[in-house]
Amino acid sequence: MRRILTIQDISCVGRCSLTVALPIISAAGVECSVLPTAVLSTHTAFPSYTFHDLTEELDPIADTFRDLHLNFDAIYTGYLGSFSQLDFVDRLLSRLPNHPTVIIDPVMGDHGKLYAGFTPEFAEKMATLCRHADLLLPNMTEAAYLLNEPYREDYDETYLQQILKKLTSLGAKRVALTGISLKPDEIGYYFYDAVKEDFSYYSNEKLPVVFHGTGDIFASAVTGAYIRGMSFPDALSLAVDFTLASARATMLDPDARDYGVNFEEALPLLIERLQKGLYYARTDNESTGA
Ligand code: PXL
Repeated sequence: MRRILTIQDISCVGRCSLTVALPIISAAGVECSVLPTAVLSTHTAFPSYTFHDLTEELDPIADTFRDLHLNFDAIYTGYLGSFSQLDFVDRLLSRLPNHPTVIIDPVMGDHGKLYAGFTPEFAEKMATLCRHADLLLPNMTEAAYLLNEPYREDYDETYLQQILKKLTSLGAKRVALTGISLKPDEIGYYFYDAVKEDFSYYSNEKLPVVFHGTGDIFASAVTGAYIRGMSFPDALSLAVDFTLASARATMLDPDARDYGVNFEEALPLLIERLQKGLYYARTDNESTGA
């Protein structure tokens, strides 16, 4: 069975980070190991929250993994809450044996604003981490902060392609801009594969609501589907459809409050689509660009 290691926080209530990554990656038929960076009572969009930093645990845990010769097919990083956590991930990714696929979701903000606790200096340091990425998954807000460019909502394909090229010049082999709307009633991704020099775009219906935590659902689904054997564009398209199905289920739930998106109700779609493809037998080495 394929195994990934995901590095992000665990927020006890309010589906995001590990409470999203674990079930989605497991449902994709991939073992999900974890390296929790912090424990929070809820995610930081709640009016109050606790934050217990686990940075001091990270090196001893990673050293033990190394001593035990534990191997991972992929490393997926999400929310990282401090400069020292960025340093840790940088060191870890620099020394990994066997070149696992590295998927970086540079979680920092949305809708033009940084989440609580983040600064432009943090974004500048996150930009240096991007050189490790086989796949980088920023939304437009994160892309703007990574490149130190103004945030724009009025974009066209030419602008997106420019941004994608600039992001791959940070060293990422592939970048998918998430939450992209080229038509008012559609939302999806715009992808650039710098290894193949190829752009692709896919979108589906845009619902008239915005939910917190959809980025983590999207990134977890891409990671699970890719490691299960789909190509990057197919994994990204499946993640668009799965995120939409999750958001639809949330809209229909009269009890939906601040707990995040009802992705659980959309898990059958993810499993079915992966089963239909019988994606077991990747033999190529697409992720390393070899
Ligand atoms: O959904 C991204 C995320 C992850 N983890 C924590 C967060 C957020 C977004 O606000 O606060 C702790």
